[in-house]
Amino acid sequence: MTRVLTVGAAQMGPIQRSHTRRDVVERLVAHLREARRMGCDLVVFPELTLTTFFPRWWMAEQAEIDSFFEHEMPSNETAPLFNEARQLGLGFCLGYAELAKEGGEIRRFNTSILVDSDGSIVGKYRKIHLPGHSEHEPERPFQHLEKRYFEVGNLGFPVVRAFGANMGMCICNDRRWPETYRIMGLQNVEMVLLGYNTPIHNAPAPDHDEHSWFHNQLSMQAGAYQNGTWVVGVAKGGTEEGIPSLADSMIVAPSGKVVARAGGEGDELIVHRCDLDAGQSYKRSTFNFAVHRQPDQYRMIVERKGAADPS
Ligand code: ING
Repeated sequence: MTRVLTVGAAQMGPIQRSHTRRDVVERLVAHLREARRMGCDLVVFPELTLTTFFPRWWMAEQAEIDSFFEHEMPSNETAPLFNEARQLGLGFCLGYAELAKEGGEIRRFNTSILVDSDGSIVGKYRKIHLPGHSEHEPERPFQHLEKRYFEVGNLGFPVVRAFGANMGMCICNDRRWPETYRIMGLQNVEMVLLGYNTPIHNAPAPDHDEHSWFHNQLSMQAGAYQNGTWVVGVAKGGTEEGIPSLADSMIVAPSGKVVARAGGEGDELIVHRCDLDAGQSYKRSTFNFAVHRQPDQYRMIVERKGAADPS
């Protein structure tokens, strides 16, 4: 019996600073309704879906910074999203800035949750690879202060059983690191859900700008193929607060092939019926880790004379 999961990648166009959470949730609910019409079981939203990408600004006041965080999930503003999804019988993956109270301390993470069709939160991930910088760098055309506003995620890369599959999550910059997919691949992940906010201009390496689309696709294709997993990558794209951001949301099969791709830069739902067993032929052959991986040999040989010193 083939296991099929119909997935909707719900790309968001720009969320400007003036847009309220209410405005955004209305757009997310519209995505859910279209997804139901398209026969989806699961809808994936981008990273930090509820607000504009605020790490682009230097802010000194913690109260202003915290205004971009969710202090509870669901909250009054996000409850309509949970209610609509439950009524439609849809699951969803949502990225947001999480302010958590843990062990008497306030913790702040760039977080993604997986919500089942009954509205229960069945998975949580906190972004590990935080790009950018932690101090104000006024010479930049815009900031990228994720290292200042978020802590490094402390949940690892969990793989949970949901929607009849082994589901994993990561967020944005995580998708560029092979470790991200391999840690989940070693847990037999069958579908990785991720959202991203990717400025097309990368101030530290402007020569990479023209390759933004290629690097986005390359990262997700490699992760999918090398671990025999589906990868669903969902953008918040378009020009947000004057910053051109990559759209190009896509669904990548375990073969590495892109099977669905957004055409525009605005709110756009792309849908694919994903065969959850499509990764098996890769996991059982080329990427049969038990047969072919040699973890005992994976170490850096730095004492050998003349070997290039790893930087
Ligand atoms: N954004 C970007 C990303 O990894 C970036 C940061 C941009 C890194 C361009 C490298 C090149 O897609 C987030 N939010 O991680």
